[in-house]
Order: sequence, then structure tokens, then C-alpha cells
Amino acid sequence: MSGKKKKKLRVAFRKNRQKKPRARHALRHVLEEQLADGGETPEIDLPAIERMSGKGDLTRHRTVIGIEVGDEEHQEPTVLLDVDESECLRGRVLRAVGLTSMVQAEDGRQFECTVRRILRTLQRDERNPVVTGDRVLFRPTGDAEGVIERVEPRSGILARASHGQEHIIAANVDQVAIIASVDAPPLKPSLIDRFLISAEKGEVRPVICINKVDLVDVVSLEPLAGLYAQLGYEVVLTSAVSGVGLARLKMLLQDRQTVFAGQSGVGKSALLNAIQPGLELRVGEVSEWSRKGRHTTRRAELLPLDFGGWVVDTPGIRQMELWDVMPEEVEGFFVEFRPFVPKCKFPDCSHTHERDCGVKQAVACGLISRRRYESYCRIFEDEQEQEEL
Ligand SMILES: Nc1nc2c(ncn2[C@@H]2O[C@H](COP(=O)(O)OP(=O)(O)OP(=O)(O)O)[C@@H](O)[C@H]2O)c(=O)[nH]1
Ligand SMILES: [Mg+2]
Ligand SMILES: [Zn+2]
Repeated sequence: MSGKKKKKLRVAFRKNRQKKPRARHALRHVLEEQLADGGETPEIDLPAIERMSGKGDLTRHRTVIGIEVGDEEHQEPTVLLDVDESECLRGRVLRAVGLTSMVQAEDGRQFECTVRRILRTLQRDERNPVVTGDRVLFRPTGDAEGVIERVEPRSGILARASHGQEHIIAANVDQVAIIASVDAPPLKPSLIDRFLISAEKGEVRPVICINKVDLVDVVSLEPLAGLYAQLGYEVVLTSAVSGVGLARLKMLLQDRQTVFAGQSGVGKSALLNAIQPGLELRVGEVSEWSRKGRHTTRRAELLPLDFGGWVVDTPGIRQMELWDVMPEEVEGFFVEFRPFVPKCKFPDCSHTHERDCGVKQAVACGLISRRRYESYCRIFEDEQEQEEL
């Protein structure tokens, strides 16, 4: 941060968003929380968000002093407030519940922290200002309490869209273990495809883990596992019950920061219990499998592994709505389409309804899996609908 030139920046404050924002920002702003026009109060007083939303499309702006950090890679600007670091400790968010977070300081002490008001009012597309895995600067206000003053820029996230906002499931991870089960609940390959996109978007490595292999003949999984492996993804077949694949899963997790994600009931918590004794995470009852809406794990939680690394166990999700993916961007996430796209007659071919489409021809002669192609079409159409909203 040092050495960068400070300047006045206009900052938008949050309003209620109905639409999925498509704004692309090339710069990341590092802001000092100091009003340029003489305001000296550190806490900027804003009316409640509900009242602000009454102003329709108007966005409130304030001028602040800030530093621009050129960062073409990141599309969303990150607001990084300047705080008095001598009063603060650094820590990692183990879990966040509403506006209260459990933060572990570097010395291992844990603090229950609230979130400083300005972090909640600075405009963000995110659902929550603080998420599991965040690295934060917090000011202790007691032996075990504090206030989060700043959230450091995130690298490696797993996110999805939720009610028109970005829901970051976990931050500062380097892998996502996409957990699916062969049965109870049944395997949903299209969900795996969506997670793969969200992993690539979030700049985390995907690992596909197909669990509960004790329930089927493993040979029957060969086409699906083989397909993903052929596309270059890491695939591991596991059973938390029989122990198959756990050594390999452990190896993949060692010394890394991994978020476990997938539908409810696939065995995320059971797998973690099996590879890390002592966690004692709650797992669903067998009788609950068939029922909808069982969600045993209630919140994302960052957990240390004693063989090295961290994992985030997360609540199961039923759907994976992608965040900020444009329809024309979707083909790029299907690696196997790449050699065939140049063969399409129309340069802007969407590979859905067009004539002389290289991708469709490849599907017809078995060079691209029909299942993956159908998955592409669904995602493309969903994103197109989103854009039209
Ligand atoms: N047969 C079999 N059952 C398993 C396996 N792994 C987990 N289960 C069972 O599947 C059920 C759900 O497991 P959980 O670990 O609670 O699933 P989860 O993915 O954490 O679910 P949520 O927390 O709701 O998202 C439990 O009854 C587990 O005992 C497995 O490898 N084989
Ligand atoms: Mg669970
Ligand atoms: Zn095409």
C-alpha cells in the first residue's frame, strides 16, 4: 500500500439491488476512510438501507481520500479502509453468523467480533461484508470480543448468486472439493458442471469427489469419473463408510485451504470426520436422506487439519446459481469445446440454435459428451435469462 499516491475517489454506498450487476471495474481502490470535504467523523452516518432503497436508482456517493491500485485482473473494486493498525490484531474468520464473526488471532486466541458500521454501508454486491475465511484486522474490545475494522482483499473464493447478490461461501481458499454422492441424494452431474465454473471464476482449483461409493458397483461410475479426469480435473472416489479413497483425499487436502461444497446429505461433514478425528461435526441421520430440506451443517466453518491445511465445511446447497457469468462467457468454461468453436460458421455462435456449428457437430459424432453439451445449454439459457431480467 505504501508509496501509492492518495487521491480523492467517489465511493458509492450500498443500495438495494434488484438486478444482477454487470459492472466491470478495472481498478481496485484502496480507500482511506476520511471525508475529503472536511468530515472528521470516522463513522459515516447513513440512513438505514431500507430508507435508501426508496430513492429508486439513486446511489449515494461520498468523496473519500484513497489510493488506486492498478489491478486489471479483478473486476470488483475492493474497498480497503485505512485503520490505525497499532490498535488492531490480525486474524482469520472461522465462521460468520449474521454480523457476528468468530475470529482467530495469529496467536490462536479467539474473539467474537462485530463489524464496524462503515464496512456494512460501503457499496458492495456481496450479501455479507465478512465471510468465513476472511483475513481481517480487528480491534479487541475485551478478552474475547472485538470489532472488525477492515477486511483484507480476498484471493480465491467460492461464490454463487443468491437473490441478486453475490454470496461468497468461503474466501481465501485455494481449492474447492466438489462433493457429490452416487446415491442418497442421487448424483447430479449438472451441479458439478456449475461448481466447476464457479471454481474457475473464483480462481480456485476444483477437485471432484464422488462419495458413498460403497452404495454402488464402482465400475458404473467409470464413464462419469473418466470423463472429468479426461478433461483434466482431479477426481477422487470416496466412501466415508468403507474408507475407500480417504488416503488420497487427505493427500489432496494436505497443506491447502479447501472448501467442501455440494448438496445437502452427500457426506461433506462425514468425510471430514473420517479424515480428521476429533472434529465431531454433526452428520445427518440416515432416515433424513429422503426428506427434502435436511440441512445438518448450518453455517460455513473454517477448520484446521492436523496433517496440515484448513478446510471449510459448508451447508449443502440445492442449486448453484452462478454469479456474474455472461452467457457468451459460458463456452469458455467447457474446455472440451475449445477445439471446435473455431469451426462454427458464425463468429458469435452460441452453439444452441445456429446452423453449421462446430460444437454441435462434435456432439453429433461423439467427440463432446452429450451430457456436458446439454449442461452447457442449460447454463447458457439460465445466464441469458438472468441478463434479460
Ligand atoms: N453409505 C454411505 N453413507 C454416507 C457416506 N458418507 C456420509 N454418509 C451418510 O450420509 C448422511 C449425510 O452425511 P453428512 O455428512 O451429514 O452430509 P453433508 O453433506 O454434510 O450434509 P449437510 O451438512 O446437510 O450439507 C449421513 O447419514 C452419513 O452417515 C458414505 O460414504 N457412504
Ligand atoms: Mg454437513
Ligand atoms: Zn457453434
